Amino acid sequence: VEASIPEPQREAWLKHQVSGFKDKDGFESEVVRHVETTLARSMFNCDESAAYSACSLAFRDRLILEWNRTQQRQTFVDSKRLYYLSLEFLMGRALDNAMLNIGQKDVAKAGLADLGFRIEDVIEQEHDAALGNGGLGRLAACFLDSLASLNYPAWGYGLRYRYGIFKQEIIDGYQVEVPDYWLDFNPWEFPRHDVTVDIQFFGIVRKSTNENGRTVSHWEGGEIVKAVAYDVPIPGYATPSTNNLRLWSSTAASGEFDFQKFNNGDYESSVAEQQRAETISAVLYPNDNLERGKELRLKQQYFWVAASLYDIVRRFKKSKRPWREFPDQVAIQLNDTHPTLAVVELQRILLDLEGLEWDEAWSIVTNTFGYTNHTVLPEALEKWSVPLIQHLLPRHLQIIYEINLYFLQSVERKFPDDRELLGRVSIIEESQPKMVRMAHLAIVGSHKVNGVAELHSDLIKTTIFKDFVTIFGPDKFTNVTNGITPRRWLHQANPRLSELISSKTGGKDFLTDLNELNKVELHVNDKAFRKEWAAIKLANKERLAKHIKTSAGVTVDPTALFDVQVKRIHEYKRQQLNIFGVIHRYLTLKAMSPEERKEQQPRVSIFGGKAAPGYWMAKQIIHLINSVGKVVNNDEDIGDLLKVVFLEDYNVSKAEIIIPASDISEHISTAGTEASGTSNMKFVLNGGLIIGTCDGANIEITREIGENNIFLFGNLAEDVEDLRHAHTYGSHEIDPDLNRVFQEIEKGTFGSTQDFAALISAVRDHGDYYLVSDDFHSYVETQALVDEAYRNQEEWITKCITSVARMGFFSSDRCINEYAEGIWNIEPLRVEKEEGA
Ligand code: TH1
Repeated sequence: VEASIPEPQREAWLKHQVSGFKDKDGFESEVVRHVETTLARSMFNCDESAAYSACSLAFRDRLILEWNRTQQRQTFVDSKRLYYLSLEFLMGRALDNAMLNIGQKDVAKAGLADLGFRIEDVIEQEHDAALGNGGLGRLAACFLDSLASLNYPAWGYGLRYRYGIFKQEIIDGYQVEVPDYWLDFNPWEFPRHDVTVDIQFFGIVRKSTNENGRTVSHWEGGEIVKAVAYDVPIPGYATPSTNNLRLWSSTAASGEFDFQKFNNGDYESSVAEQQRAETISAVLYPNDNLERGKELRLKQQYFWVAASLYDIVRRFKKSKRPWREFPDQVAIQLNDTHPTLAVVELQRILLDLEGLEWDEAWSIVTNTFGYTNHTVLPEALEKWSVPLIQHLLPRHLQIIYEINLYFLQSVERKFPDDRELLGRVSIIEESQPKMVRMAHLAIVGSHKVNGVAELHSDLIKTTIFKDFVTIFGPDKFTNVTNGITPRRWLHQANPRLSELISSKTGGKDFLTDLNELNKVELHVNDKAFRKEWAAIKLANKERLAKHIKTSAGVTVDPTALFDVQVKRIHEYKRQQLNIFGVIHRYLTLKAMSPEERKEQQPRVSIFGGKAAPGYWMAKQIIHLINSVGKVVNNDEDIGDLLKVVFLEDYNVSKAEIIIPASDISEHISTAGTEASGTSNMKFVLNGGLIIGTCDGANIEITREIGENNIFLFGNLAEDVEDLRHAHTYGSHEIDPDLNRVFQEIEKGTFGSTQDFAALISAVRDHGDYYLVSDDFHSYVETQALVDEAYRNQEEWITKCITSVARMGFFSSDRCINEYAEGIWNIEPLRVEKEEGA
């Protein structure tokens, strides 16, 4: 049925066209209206939380109008669109971001003040949208910001988890997980109860022959779960473009089936069915860089992928174009292997539902998809057992086998008689049970595969995907170094620094062209500029010091060197190396005379990050950090020379406070294990320096800012394999300083020695897989260089300013433009800029 209003009646619509608030007065009027009608409150019971809700609704109204216009524009132009499929979108707070991107924060600030509120307090009311674990999810969020800001026609597709990443509490030094129920009141989403897709699971495959004598497959029976769309508007910066993030929520399909049960008095079981369906989108799996092969996770993946593809195909079919034009209209990016079933699902749609021949369908599929790899860690590479897929998705398993058959046949034609090669590249691993290797499927099903930093992209070509380079040639594999959005990670998190920089770059243009930052370098010797720079850093540190006091109860001196390591807790990220280094520092200070101590650089070691609930070792690391803090922070010999703080519940909004306050941050993964890292970029952009290994994006950061401005240490990726081999087969001498640290822990200086025994024996007795001992000496020496450099504040500030000025490359705008040109083949839409923004 045509839902469009007929021409004669459109005049009435145009006359009443809504426009959203235009100025302070309009804003206030919208806030009051929302308080009084939408929220059914009044000035007599409007608290900060109600003010937040009403303010957000006023902004949401504006966004949705722009969203509508953007979608109309995109539909009208009908150019190629990008669809970014990610199981994680770590968005953080939306209000501050919306105000800044629309360019109406000043208006809101004045308006809220008129109504009796401080804008900072109102912003603070918002619960983070925490639908992600760490870097991978936050990268997806930065990409959405850049796609909208650059006016690309693009949608994100994800899952609307009822529970995001858990909230972390620290109780007696241990991590405790608390569920993150965030949907109580979420003004940023629009439920689309009319946009639903029925998703099938289980069942059987029946074959029949059609009139052309072709075998046709019918996937029948099983159960149906309904996907409901929730749309989140994504505002671009300084542009009216507002893109869409569509999140799917699961619910029971309302068929006759339940109805019958209901009538038969089987009320409980129909409710149980509802709950079972809702389980699919209930919770984000809290593992970063780890896949555990759980059935519900596979269900999530198929549910989300099938709903998204149905939506994408439905949109394409409206254009009435022939199927072969699909890849000219649609690019789909796979954020890691999590959405790889999309490759199979699209082939199934084209083959079984649209009646295309295999080859034509497969060429459409492979020209549509691109795959981004984010990790080489073996425990993170997805494999699903064949019996599980057979059970859940019987037709998909058949298609996977067929894809594999044709692929292996083509390999055999090219490389006859290399049976080992076939075994290595096969999508099916011949294990017990057999497993589907999702990365192999993603490579075979995509036209481009990329890594996320140069070293990482080189590593995948020479290690885990080596054989595929031989088969497909090197051009299929490429690098797109990650980036971050300067809107959130500079302008929003560090408004004073953003303001100072804009005073030297001729306005706020640097936020849309981050290379403009290089103009700042001309002012590196400008006295007033340097003074303001230092004052901003100190103010940011004072703010963090306050937060440390209220959240961890530790008093820290804001003039001390702030040393920060905040990221997921993982052995490969080596928080254990950091805390062993802290203990070494403590022992060194203890051994000094009071006079000697006076010469030392005071330091605050700040840690933060969640451990996956099932990751026992990571939890031991958290416990050790807290135990060390308890001793060191209360040692009168030490005083302000060393404080150790663990900040609980590290998330996006806390990062916005922590990152601008850092002097030095730690990115110290075992070389070759951190694909990129993105917080390294955020810290440097905010005028902090880095201590790090030659890993991930640290290498390109060094190339951009210069090696005098970074503290690199440790073994190189190319030497890791030999070192590990030597640990296992030769004798393994532990660094003597590290041994002293171990002895101190074992003496019980930091409490219960049993708890920490595993951390020590991982290094001493179990092969030190992450090379903690190998890098310890170099790490401690380099930290001493940091102290020394910090003592010369003038030189330190010069390093900081120079580094910031050279960070333009790491904007996610640059990164998205590279994807758009090299992988997606999409163009920005021309959009008239608004005044004011
Ligand atoms: C991270 C990588 O560890 C990090 O180095 C990189 O900067 C980031 O992705 C963005 O590219 C990854 N996160 C996950 C999460 C899961 C599985 C694999 C990875 S890799 C669940």
